[in-house]
Amino acid sequence: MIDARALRKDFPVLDQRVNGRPLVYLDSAATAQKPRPVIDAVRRFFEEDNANVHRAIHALGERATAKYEEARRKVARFINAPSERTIIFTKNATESINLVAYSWARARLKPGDEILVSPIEHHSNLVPWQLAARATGATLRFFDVTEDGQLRLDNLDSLISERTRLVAVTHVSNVLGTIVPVASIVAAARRAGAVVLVDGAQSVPHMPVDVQALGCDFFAFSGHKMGAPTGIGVLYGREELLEAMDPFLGGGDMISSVRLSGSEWAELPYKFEAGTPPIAEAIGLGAAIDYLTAIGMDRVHAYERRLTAYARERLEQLPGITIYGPKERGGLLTFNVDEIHPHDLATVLDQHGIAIRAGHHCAQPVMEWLGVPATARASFWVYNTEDDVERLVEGLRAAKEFFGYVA
Ligand code: 7TS
Repeated sequence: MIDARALRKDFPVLDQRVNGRPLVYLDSAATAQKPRPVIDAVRRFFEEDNANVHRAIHALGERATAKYEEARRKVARFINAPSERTIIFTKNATESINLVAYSWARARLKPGDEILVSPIEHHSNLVPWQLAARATGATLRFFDVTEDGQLRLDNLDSLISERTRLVAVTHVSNVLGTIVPVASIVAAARRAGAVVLVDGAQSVPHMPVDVQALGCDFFAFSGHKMGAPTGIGVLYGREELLEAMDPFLGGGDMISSVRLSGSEWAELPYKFEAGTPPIAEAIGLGAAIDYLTAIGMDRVHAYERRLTAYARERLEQLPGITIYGPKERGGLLTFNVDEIHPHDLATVLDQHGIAIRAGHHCAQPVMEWLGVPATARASFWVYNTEDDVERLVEGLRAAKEFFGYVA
């Protein structure tokens, strides 16, 4: 079991008071805090090595390039990608998904083709497909969802046919916490010859991920939810698919030769990395991966499961609370308290130094499915403890009192 109290000391931002109370940060699903080794790696890069990559023939340029490429190798190892050629740095999960929507989907889909999407997606794994469908005449279809917020898999064979070209699905829902059994979906998609994209924004920071074991064709995630800086994301793609795709963005660094009459593309992964990339951010991501690897992703997952189960148990003891999503879940709890708007709840909790997220969580169709305009969400990471859960419970009691309900 991990020692969250000890790990907490690695995160300088957590050592502060908010509205007179020690900060309890329960919004890591939006963005996670950064451990000292990540902050140091970024600072060291700027203090010692800063230069552009892949171009300068001088010591700093070579060091910057070596560190940037080392970060790529760390990412490949972390998600068990077969080669670093399959790892493309982007600015976030959203851009990674859009890269596939533009370079793969728009160039290949035609009227009559189908894209199968789950209705529990973050907007970033739904809107790019709506746009691609509109541009190509393809049709969106949707998985069914069980009452407790899991994808129905027993009718997959009626949803996936030879018309299905792409299946886009989240690995872990950012609202319901649902852990999607991606490997079974990949198996069904394979039988129909469809390509599978997995949104791993909420899985990579919280559990071991092996893209080869999942068998998916594309896998997207963001660095900032796993302790890395903002501005760095990853797209893993199967090499044959990436090789066959045209570039997403054009510019410097993504070409092998340019003439006025036309250009040739650089080899993978550079074909998809136009312009000066997020160098310091990628190096920060490498440091975040080192940090998480030293803890062990199995242990992170086991710890979060235990903490989330504890939180669920404690919250369920409060009257008037509705918790959404399945029992087996990732490290977050989404809920509502009778008669209190989640924004009001978040405001009162903030007064108590507790940061949660309230709103539609960039997943409006999930809100529609739940039949509520918004929810509150507490999300956990390696630095959260049972004490944080107790502070949340105390804050919720205070909110109920404040709004005139007896706790
Ligand atoms: N996919 C999922 C499942 C997410 O939870 C998020 C962000 C994204 C994609 C997009 O990530 P980005 O880094 O490209 O913005 N989710 C949240 C959230 O739940 N609260 O704030 C951001």
